[in-house]
Amino acid sequence: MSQPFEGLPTSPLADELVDKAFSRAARSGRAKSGHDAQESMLLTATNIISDNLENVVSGWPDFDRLDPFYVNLADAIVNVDALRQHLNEVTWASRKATDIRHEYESKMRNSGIDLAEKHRKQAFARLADVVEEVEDDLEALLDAREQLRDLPDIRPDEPTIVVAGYPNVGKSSFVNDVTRASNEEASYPFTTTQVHVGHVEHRHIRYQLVDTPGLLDRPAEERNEVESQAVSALEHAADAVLVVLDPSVDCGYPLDLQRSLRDDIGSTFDAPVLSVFNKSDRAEESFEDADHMMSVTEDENVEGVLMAAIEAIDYEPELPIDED
Ligand SMILES: Nc1nc2c(ncn2[C@@H]2O[C@H](COP(=O)(O)OP(=O)(O)O)[C@@H](O)[C@H]2O)c(=O)[nH]1
Ligand SMILES: [Mg+2]
Repeated sequence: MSQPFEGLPTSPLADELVDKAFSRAARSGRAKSGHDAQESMLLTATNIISDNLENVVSGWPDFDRLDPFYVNLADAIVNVDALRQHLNEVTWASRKATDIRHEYESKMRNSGIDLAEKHRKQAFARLADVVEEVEDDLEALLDAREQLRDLPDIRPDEPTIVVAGYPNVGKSSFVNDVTRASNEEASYPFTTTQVHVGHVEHRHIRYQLVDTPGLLDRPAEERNEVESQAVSALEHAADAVLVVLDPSVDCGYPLDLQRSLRDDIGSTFDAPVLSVFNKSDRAEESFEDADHMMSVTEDENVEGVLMAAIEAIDYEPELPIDED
């Protein structure tokens, strides 16, 4: 399974749906005559409308059962409460179309041909009104689909290592280096940035590494609302955080700023947060607050840092319980 919004069906626009329903109905009416023709038109139009609207809704994941990580992430770019409301409206319209069918089926059953046609026309007018009432909802859903289909494929159920730190400290170098063998790296456009997701396997467990340029590379107060919401989502997903610091300050950020970013992250994430001082090849001294020193370019202790993150996670896969 990939991210839950990837395969969302497209939703029809209100006009398109009404046109489709009525033209199919006309066709089915032409195949019959008299009373039967009117009944067949009613059945066809109401079914097309209720089925299409129902399919719009059932294509969306159930927000009550969705992992909170995805609810949070989705909420960063669309308003999830509004989205639920749009889905409820469309469900209402789908049911309403079925109600109209039942109502007019029984009205037409005992009526002569002229009255049957009058009822059928009345039913069509009401169907058109119902669909028009959800015109905005259908548009909003189409819009939300466009925005959500490219969400990063981060799997909240997989053990996750989030890599944070100021720009140019070596985050991407680290992620690229440790995930090189797996060939499984992808980057996703997310608002104004790119989220990179890579994988490593250790003892048959797949770990996910998430590199977050634009999100966890500067102080919280510099994040906009969308970015803050995305960071809350990451707080849910993270099982360990590596904050990479560059003591050589080649990256262009003074070490005290880098430390205070690390401390911020340490106080907001529940997961263990490790301080990783990179570019050890460029720094003479050692640092008391470094959990680990490494040099990605010199291949020094890179594997050690990865193992430290994996140990910090201490992931126990859920094993099937043997019942015998
Ligand atoms: N000297 C040295 N340079 C490094 C090391 N790790 C990364 N770099 C360099 O630092 C720069 C920024 O690295 P990058 O991975 O893009 O940083 P990011 O912005 O945090 O993802 C690049 O030019 C890297 O080659 C290291 O261990 N030592
Ligand atoms: Mg980078």
